[in-house]
Amino acid sequence: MRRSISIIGAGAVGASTARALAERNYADILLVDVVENLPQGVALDISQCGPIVGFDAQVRGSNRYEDIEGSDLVLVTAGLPRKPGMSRDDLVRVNAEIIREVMGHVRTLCPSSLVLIMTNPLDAMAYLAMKETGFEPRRVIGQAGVLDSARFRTFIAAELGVSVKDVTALVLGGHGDQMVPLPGFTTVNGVPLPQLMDPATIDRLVRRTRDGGAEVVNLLGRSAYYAPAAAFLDMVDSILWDERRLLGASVYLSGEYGQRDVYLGVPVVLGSGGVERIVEFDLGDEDGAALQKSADAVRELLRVMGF
Ligand code: TXD
Repeated sequence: MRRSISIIGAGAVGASTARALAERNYADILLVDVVENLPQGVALDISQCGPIVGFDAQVRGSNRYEDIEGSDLVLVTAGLPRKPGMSRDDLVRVNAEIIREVMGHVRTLCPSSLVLIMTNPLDAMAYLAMKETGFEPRRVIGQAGVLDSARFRTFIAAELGVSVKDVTALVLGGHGDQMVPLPGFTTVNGVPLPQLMDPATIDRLVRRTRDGGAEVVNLLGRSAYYAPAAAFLDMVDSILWDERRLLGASVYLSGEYGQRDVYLGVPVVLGSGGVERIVEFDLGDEDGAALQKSADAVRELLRVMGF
């Protein structure tokens, strides 16, 4: 049976995600947006790739939330993106309102769905989504770690002149200025990064990764969407095909890594039940302290939202 995926928000990330998903050809896709005609236009354009690319997944657009009824998976990209000079946190008030509205519909129309959140500020919005739906935390997951580690991997591969395929890296923490790239746990086909690069170069790439979103915003005049959509796809594949990939994702912590009642990026195993397992390992003092700082920054946003 074909799966059914709803994408809320037919803007840049929503449209790129829909297109990439349609090409996978394993699910029917519904795009929902508040802007009249936008989701319908995007859906029609993507559908017309079908005969050329070779997919017959249905792609539809709608301005009515009722149409998401029964979706297996809901991908949430609705909300304002940041502009040059803005931080992700500047978006908290306006996007919280949008997430509250969207989640009210998800709770009633798709009570057994899994929800993946993209909207910034990511960790705070994922927490809010979990609270508003009342879903078990394992079914509400934020996307940040796959993208942040893809950025780190891209920079490392370019610096070393090796294929990105051989670079594996984890970036943990909140999806903000306090994110925590882990060079000590980064390898090139098993060879630890610190054996391949001097500390100053590693520091430079870590900094570029932390500022990776802003670098794109400054060049493009708006936030990234191709790589975020690709990151979503990694998570969707792992969930729908029960691949059980170990990926960085923003999830609800109840004691793991010394954190409680907060969403934060950590390594998880993603499968058909959502978060199958949170993978905990010893980060060491320095990275542990960085993760704590990152958690504090997310908590501050939760406080602003009234939690
Ligand atoms: O790694 C990550 N998590 C991120 C996060 C990477 C890239 C972008 N990230 C965030 O995703 C970004 O900061 C934004 O908060 C969201 C969406 O970014 P996008 O670039 O797609 O923004 P757009 O192009 O402005 O699209 C947002 C759409 C737009 O069409 C609005 O009309 C729609 O969201 N929108 C809504 N749709 C449905 N329902 C409601 N209530 C609604 N409000 C706005």
